[in-house]
Amino acid sequence: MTKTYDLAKAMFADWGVDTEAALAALSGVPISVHCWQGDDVGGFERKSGTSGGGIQATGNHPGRARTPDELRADLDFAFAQIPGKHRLNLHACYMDTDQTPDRDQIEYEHFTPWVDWAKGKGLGLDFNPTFFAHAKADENLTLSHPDPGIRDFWVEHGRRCREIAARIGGALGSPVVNNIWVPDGSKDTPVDRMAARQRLEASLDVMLAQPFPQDQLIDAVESKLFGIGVESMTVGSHEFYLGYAIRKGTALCLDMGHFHPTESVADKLSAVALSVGRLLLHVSRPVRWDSDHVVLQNDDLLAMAQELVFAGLLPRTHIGLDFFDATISRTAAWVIGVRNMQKALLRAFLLPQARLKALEAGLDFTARLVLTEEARDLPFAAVWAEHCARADVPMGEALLTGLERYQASVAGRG
Ligand code: RNT
Ligand code: ZN
Repeated sequence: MTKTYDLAKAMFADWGVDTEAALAALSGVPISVHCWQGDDVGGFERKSGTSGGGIQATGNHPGRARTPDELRADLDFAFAQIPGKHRLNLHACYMDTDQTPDRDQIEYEHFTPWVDWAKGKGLGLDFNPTFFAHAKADENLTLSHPDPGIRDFWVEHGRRCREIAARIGGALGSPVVNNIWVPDGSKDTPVDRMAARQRLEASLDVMLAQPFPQDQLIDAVESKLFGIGVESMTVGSHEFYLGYAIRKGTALCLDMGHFHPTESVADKLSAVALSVGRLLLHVSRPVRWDSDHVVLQNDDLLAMAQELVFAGLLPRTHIGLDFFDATISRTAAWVIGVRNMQKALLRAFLLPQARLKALEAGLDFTARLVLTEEARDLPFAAVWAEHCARADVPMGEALLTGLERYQASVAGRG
């Protein structure tokens, strides 16, 4: 323990805040790290995939992982720069196999190298069916496509993903969150929104019909406001999935980039949590649109973390990240994003929660404002430094040096 930390601990104690309790709480929060930041959402299907679905990584920084082994090496490095034990969020298109199954033919065996790796590292896994970057998704219609043959194809993909996810959850002894996001929508004003939404609902019902044990699989559905190419209507809108999750008992995924830019996703948590059992977050940073920038310690992230902590939502919220920036080191992007999520949580754990809530209940808004603003000046950095030191992960200049060295080692990838 350093002198700086001792001093910080005493200063927080003056505010009635126990830094040791905050660090213990932070250690108990796993972050699900999205595999797709490592290769610009490309995946490893052995066919020339199309992009699409309004998902676009911009940039051409050297060092993109080209194989599952390269991606795992990058992840190993990234996880070593992050305090704590976390999870990896896999997309179905990241299968690791010499075979060439189409999306409606995938099996658990196509993912066993990931399961073995996760087991060896003590990591949990999460999963996502991939409803984009495929010829049968070129019209930005999948589960809601008017053609029943195309709907069946995607329903089969989703059904298999749930089976695979549940098996992974069983193998790792930790439930896998399987998140369903489809790009379905309409570029121009549709005339039959109802039919599209009824088709999406019917497809989801078939996909989700088979029950799995809760300790193996948690189903989640992700809403969106709009996407490139589907500017006029998104079939799976927020209202659609909020209602669906409430009626069907699935988790609801809130992506921070999937709302109008002036809406606060943090504000939605307590509102939604009264009706929905489990929440999944896609922590992201939209800049003017759903641009999926690396998350910063900005007001949005701090507000999100504070709501999770103050509303007592951490036990039933799964925190996942969702951004992809190809203009900077991809491993650095992971490290920066996860650490920022952790820092935001630590800042929330270090607030005098009971005192602030009492002031608010007593309508003393002046004292509440004085204290929230003064609390910003408490020596957070010393507590974070202590956390990094205990976990033996670098910070500051040492973090930068390590990231640069790793980037130099992968930059020659073709
Ligand atoms: C797309 C959604 C979705 C994807 C991933 C790759 O707008 O946010 O979560 O980013 O499935
Ligand atoms: Zn998302």
